[in-house]
Amino acid sequence: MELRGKKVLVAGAGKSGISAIMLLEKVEAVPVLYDLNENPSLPEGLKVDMRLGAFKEEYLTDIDLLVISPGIPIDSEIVLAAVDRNIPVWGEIELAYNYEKGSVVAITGTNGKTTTTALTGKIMEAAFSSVFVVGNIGIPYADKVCDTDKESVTVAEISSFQLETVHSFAPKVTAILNITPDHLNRHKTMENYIAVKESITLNQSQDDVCILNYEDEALRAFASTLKCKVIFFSSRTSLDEGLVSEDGYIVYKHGALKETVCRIDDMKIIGEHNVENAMAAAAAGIAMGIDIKTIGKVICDFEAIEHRIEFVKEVKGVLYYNDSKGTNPDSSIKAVNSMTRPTFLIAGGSEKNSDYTEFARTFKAHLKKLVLIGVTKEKIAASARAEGFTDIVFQDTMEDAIRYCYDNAVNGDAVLLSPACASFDMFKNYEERGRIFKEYVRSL
Ligand code: UMA
Repeated sequence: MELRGKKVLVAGAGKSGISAIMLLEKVEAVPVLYDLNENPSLPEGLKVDMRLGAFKEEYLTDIDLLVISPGIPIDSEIVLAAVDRNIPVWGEIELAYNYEKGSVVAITGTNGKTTTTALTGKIMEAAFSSVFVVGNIGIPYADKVCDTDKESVTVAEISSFQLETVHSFAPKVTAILNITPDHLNRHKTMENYIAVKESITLNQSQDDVCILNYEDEALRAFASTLKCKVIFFSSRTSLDEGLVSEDGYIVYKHGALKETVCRIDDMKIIGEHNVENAMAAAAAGIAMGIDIKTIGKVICDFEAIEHRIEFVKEVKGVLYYNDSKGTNPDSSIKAVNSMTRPTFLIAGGSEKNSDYTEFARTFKAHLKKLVLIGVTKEKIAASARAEGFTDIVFQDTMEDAIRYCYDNAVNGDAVLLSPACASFDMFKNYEERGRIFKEYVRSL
């Protein structure tokens, strides 16, 4: 769609919104910025027409397009009012994609998206000269899209929030890593959440590729509904075709061929979930025609990303890990299951209607102590007790929680921050929570 001269209301003055404004200015549209917050923190020198505070119908007068940030729900007043007036509603991803000139590899899933996106980016960089890594990973797509060309590859981490507002987005390669309950406060039901995740494939054609986790029942069934080519990966089942784990190696099976990608023990990222992330990234590399040796080498060299079971420091024989990116139970289950030492787990945070039963089931086998903070502490404690785990303490702040672990953990133990919750009750975001955790730990 040609946007030159069009009046576009951009809702949300966060990272996505500001990048959308910049892009719209570049393409000579007429952007207007809206934010519910009357005092949003804006980049210095930003000059744009603004509407701040509670939404008013008049903000939509003469507007040709509404572009929303991922944090704005599609049932919010501004979106419903735009739909009512037949104003198209795009997400920042759709806006950016409108200007994409190269190929897109898009990665979604409940957990592992960021690691897989970063690793896939590295694999692409080993073979293509122009690669952009964007999206939910923290770099808005709109920031980079003007630099794309016919030969470039954009690797995009796409969240369910972002998928709600894409329309023509047609990646050459997609990956859905797994789907477990998350963000149900926003998507309401698991069925909605699964449908939103699966919609990443909607505009893919026969020549495109979708990478799916064979171990996820919903995704296994979904494969048969797709027009495009499917590559399965599985960490547990020995498939005839696809990426599998065999005798300690990641192997790619296709036709009668069996090619070794890499040895799992040579990988620097640990845990079964990371083997799956590596398989998905390898599949993306294969779909883009990159040779297996190059893919295997990049996977072995790849180190854990910040806030994802990130080793911070050893203090008095105790290892401290930052998994602030554990923002839902499933993600934190993976982190707890990766621990091989008696562990002090710091968990809890803001509420998003999660069920902690499965999470609590991992406690007996791995935890020495559960140290709870945040709004959800009572709820997680109740789930822990129901599963027979009672070594629980409540703390008020992150500093108190770390201090408690420092005073009580002994040589050979581990301390893991993996909250299983979002951070918004105590911190700006999970990155700030992780950074504060690391600062305190480093000062011990
Ligand atoms: N706002 C409104 N009205 C609302 C809600 C919010 O005006 O109803 C305003 C807020 O006042 C604020 C702005 O919107 O000024 C914030 O927008 P946003 O929440 O969309 O945040 P951005 O800074 O634009 O960051 C977004 C993603 N945030 C969310 O999805 C919540 C970032 O993902 C992403 O990295 C960034 O775009 C770049 O693409 C973060 C995230 O938490 C990491 N993602 C979730 C997750 O991974 O679980 C999905």
